[in-house]
Amino acid sequence: MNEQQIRQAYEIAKERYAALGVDTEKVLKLMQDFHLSMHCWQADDVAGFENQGGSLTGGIQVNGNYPGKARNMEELRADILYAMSLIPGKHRLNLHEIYGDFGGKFVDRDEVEPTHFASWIEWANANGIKLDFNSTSFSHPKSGDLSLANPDKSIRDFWIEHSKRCRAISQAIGEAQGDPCIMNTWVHDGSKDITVNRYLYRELLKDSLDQIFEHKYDMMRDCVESKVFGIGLESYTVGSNDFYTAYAAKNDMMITLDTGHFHPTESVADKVSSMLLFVPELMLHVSRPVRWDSDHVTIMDDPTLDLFSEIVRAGALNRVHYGLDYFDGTLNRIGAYVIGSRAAQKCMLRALLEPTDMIRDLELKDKRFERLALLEEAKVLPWNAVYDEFCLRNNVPVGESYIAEVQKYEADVTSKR
Ligand code: RNT
Ligand code: ZN
Repeated sequence: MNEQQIRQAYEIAKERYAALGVDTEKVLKLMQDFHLSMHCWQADDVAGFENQGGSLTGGIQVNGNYPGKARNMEELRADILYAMSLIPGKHRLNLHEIYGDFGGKFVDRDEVEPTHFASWIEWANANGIKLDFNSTSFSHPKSGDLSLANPDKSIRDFWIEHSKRCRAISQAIGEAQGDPCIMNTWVHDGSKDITVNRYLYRELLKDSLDQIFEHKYDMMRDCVESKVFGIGLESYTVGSNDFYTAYAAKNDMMITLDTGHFHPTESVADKVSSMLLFVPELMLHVSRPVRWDSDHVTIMDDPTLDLFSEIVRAGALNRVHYGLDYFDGTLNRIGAYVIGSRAAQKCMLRALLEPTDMIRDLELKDKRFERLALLEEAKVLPWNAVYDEFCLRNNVPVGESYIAEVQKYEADVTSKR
């Protein structure tokens, strides 16, 4: 499609939507303010820069050895910038503690400091990118099955110290970027087999979290992420959904909803309105679970469409932070970023383009057939013409033309690694 065709298709779409009371120009403006928090860990299969030589632990797993993964900080930064250049709009980057700039030295998790992220702050500032953050409980000799919930006080204290330091780093990042840095706390703690200490571990986790979150900061914000189970930790997860929902509600904290962390038939979309009545904000980890928490690349699928629709329908666009969380090593990793990010945007765009006012009105009048009919018709309205226009206005490749750009970077850069 050439530029003229894209514009023409958009003009037709604009009229089509206007007839249903939807202003596409307003929606395009909202899309411009829709910032994803892209996860840094798709670029290198969650390896990070500690160079401990250990493997990925903590109940999470990456499959695949597609060639060309980022081997160091320079490559990782270059790959992420390249991926971002193929995604319309401006996006944040979500770092894990293990991606610190440790200068080749071993810095243990209870020693990490804001200085280890100074070069990230500088890089992000130079590229107009805001950063978010995560403490890292996995891939460490002290990870084991239990970290913050470990009955051994010395191990618990080690992870409490780590988490506190990560919050201080997040605060430093937030101050430097003039925008709060959101820090996610997810720990893998759980048990492979039946445990008779469910209460004890949760009691310990609660106590650890209370210590970690005791200090109040103004330029960082905390969120807590639950999970159903991890690999090798199938029977019990200390930080379950009930645990963190209660914890966040009681402490007025943000909850992270990872779309892979629930039972396969459970609707994450349905949680939005319930949770937002009791917690201030939500963080999302948009992923794609295939039969389990497999972290496949995000696509424009029904669960993600439903989730974003629920956010828009709840009028909660600005009470949600939109992180991505998947890691697949079986395909071009930069392409994976582009597919997943653009898919998330398409879900949001479709949610914003829904003629909700009209459908709500029908619902109020109990016009059930008309409501369902319009919901069905909304699915096939020309939203893709609006997305193409969005890409065009942002000077990024339209439609499938980004594939060639990814291939070019592969030929020129990643295939030479
Ligand atoms: C694991 C959680 C967690 C991690 C990242 C790397 O199941 O989803 O968010 O994926 O922190
Ligand atoms: Zn997650």
